[in-house]
Amino acid sequence: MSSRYYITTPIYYVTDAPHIGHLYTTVAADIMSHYQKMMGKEVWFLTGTDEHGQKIQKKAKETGETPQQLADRVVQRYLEAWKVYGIEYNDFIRTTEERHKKVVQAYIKKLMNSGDIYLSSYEGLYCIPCEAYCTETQATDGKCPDCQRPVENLREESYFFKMSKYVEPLIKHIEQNPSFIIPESRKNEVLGFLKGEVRDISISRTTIDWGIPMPADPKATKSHCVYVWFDALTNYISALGPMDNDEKFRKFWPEAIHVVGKDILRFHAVYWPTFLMALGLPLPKQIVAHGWLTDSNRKISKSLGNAIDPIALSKEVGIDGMRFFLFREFVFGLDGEYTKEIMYQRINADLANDFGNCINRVTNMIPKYMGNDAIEVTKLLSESSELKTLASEVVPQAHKEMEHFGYQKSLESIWKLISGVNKYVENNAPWTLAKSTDPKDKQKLEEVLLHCHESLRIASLFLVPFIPTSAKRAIAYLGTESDLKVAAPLATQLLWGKGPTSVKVTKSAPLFPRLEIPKA
Ligand code: ME8
Repeated sequence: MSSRYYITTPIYYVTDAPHIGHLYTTVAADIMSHYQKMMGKEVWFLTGTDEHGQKIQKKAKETGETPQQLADRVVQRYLEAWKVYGIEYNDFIRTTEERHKKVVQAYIKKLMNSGDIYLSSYEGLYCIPCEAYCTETQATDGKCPDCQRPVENLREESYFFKMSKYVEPLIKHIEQNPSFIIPESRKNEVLGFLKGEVRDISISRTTIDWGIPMPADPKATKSHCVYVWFDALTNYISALGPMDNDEKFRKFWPEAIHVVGKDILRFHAVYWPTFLMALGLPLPKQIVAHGWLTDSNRKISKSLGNAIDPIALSKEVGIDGMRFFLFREFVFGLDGEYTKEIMYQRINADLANDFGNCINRVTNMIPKYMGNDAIEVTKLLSESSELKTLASEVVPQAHKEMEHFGYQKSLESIWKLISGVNKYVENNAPWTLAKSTDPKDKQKLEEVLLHCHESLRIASLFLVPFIPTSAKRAIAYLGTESDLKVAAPLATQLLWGKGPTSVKVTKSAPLFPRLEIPKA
């Protein structure tokens, strides 16, 4: 297994400010990046914005700005949202940057020279919002098969990319690498598409001028811009600096994992790999396609008018509340219906009640029954207990789920441990043991408390990538900050009895305030 990890989000259109859907993908990548770092990997995490193309040009006309002004204004909204949510990306790429444009142009030139890009003309139905052509049969009632908006008839001189040439090799690659596209259902969808009729695709546009120019060509009668999806997809490589033979490119490109919404799966799982094959470059390691957040079963999106502002939400339910809710409530590969009620209930039940209360209870009892000084933990932890057994079951499960982006199940496993602590406290009633004068009970009391403490130490440490601020606060109350200072990998620290040998516990303030569910 490689010691490196390269994770990307889609680069988002700068037509509008980010909404909860963009947050979903970006936090997903942030959690995974954080988790992999804790597991000892050298991680590179890239996000950014997609700033060229017809969509942006059209929007700028509406707002009375130049496309560049629009991009410069809207990109700030993304940067601000990611700052609020503590997204720790390593690089943020904008497709209007020089470092990006030069790679796109070089790659296009290379493909023109090799004959994989050729000049011809095109007439067809085109969906402007999706920036994609479709066939008559796909466009039932003149509507785009992907977004259901009306398609337009477009005729233009165009450059084409010989996608058809790479269909067979790509099918083979997908079949030989079962985890190239996850989840499985999405892989089958891509294979179904590839096994149908795949034509060469138009790779340039003459109808717009807001894009990267195609290289000069005496055969062309018009000036062409590079198709926005070729431009956009190339960001995953241009950001690594391949033309300057950057070390980053060598180190990270072969490890690439693209996290995307299912809406743009075909571009990532068909277009992008075929471009790369034609360029003679290695394919990404994996494409992870997640489902949509929906509102009344409709995709949440700016253009459908049901977008939800992530910054406003963070003020309502807290940053960690949001980060947790999105990944505990929804199965990553499936669509998830978003409602405020579900969000408030989930945050109250799991964070305020289960986790928050549990931390509060245990950090209250330890100083009360064992004194305020630092306490030795190791000796008593070697005793067996149901919590020790539970931890040895759920932690490996939680890791296993993270291997395939199973955030929900991973959190569910950790919650088994947290609920286990609550039950264990009830069953063993430390307050009764504390009243006893029998030395055996005193020993039992300490054992019970320390086993609770150890379980919460492990749970809190595992939760750092998900809810960084609150998990670190919990860790501070438990007195186990030294876990965070250990050089990664933290996998060992997540094992029973492998934390600090002596801890000083402080009674916690509430970690999560109980939220008042707003009246509808
Ligand atoms: O497609 N639920 O940009 P975009 C979940 N620029 N995720 C959602 C979502 C929802 N309701 N709505 C949006 C583009 N997303 C291109 C990408 S990449 C080389 C170019 C997320 O601004 C999800 O990740 O339309 C989706 O794929 C992406 O935002 C689309 O963002």
